[in-house]
Amino acid sequence: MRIDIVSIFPEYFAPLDVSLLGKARRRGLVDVTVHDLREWTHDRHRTVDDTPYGGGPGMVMKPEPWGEALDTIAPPPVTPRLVVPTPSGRPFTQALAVEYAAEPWLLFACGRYEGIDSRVVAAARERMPVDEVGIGDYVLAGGEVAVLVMVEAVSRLLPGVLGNLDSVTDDSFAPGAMETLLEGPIYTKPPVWRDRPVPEVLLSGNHGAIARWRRDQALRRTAAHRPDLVARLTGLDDHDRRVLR
Ligand code: 6GU
Repeated sequence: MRIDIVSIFPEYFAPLDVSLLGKARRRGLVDVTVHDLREWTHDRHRTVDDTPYGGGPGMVMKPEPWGEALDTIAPPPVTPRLVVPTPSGRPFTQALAVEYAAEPWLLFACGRYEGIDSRVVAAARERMPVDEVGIGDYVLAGGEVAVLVMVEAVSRLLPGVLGNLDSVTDDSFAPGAMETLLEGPIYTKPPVWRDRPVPEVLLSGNHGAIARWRRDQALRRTAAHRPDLVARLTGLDDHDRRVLR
């Protein structure tokens, strides 16, 4: 997969060299290029922002550098999927991460200040698929951290990036896996730590009992942390209702 990222703060993306993704890049599984938007300015001050038409607080990113950046990185007729991080976008979910992981080429356009002049997205939509995407109900200072989140969520789904394929299908929010329950508690050695034993069933070797216990724990945790998800679950039976009481 190819990933291009445009930002006025390329330094934000240093973490992409680390850990899982860093290794995937070195192995050639994902090809990431970070671009400085100011390369596409032409004035002495390398200006990327201006005051908003109609008034209001803050600054708006000017369209011209963005137009040139997108045309240079993705010259027509080539069409990456353009992702514009914004708190007013559609929610980023595991389902969208799975969709992105199937794309050959993603292009992320990071806005700062109050955002990018809306004509940039309107013009881009005429020649490539464009998603405006937010990562949660809070406001960040810019799209950079949201792009780090999305790139990490997507790249761990790429073939060969994770060692163990099962660790993807077991994920909280993995489509189909454990319905849509949060993952329950997990344990490793030693069997007793500070007077706390590991739950006995996990040492029993009874795989059916272990699977049932894990699902019950997942259901309890989901009810505690995400009652909205439990409300939408279909097919809860009497056993489940007892677990939730
Ligand atoms: Cl994608 N950008 C910004 N600036 N804030 C956010 C966000 C994105 N998602 C949630 N909050």
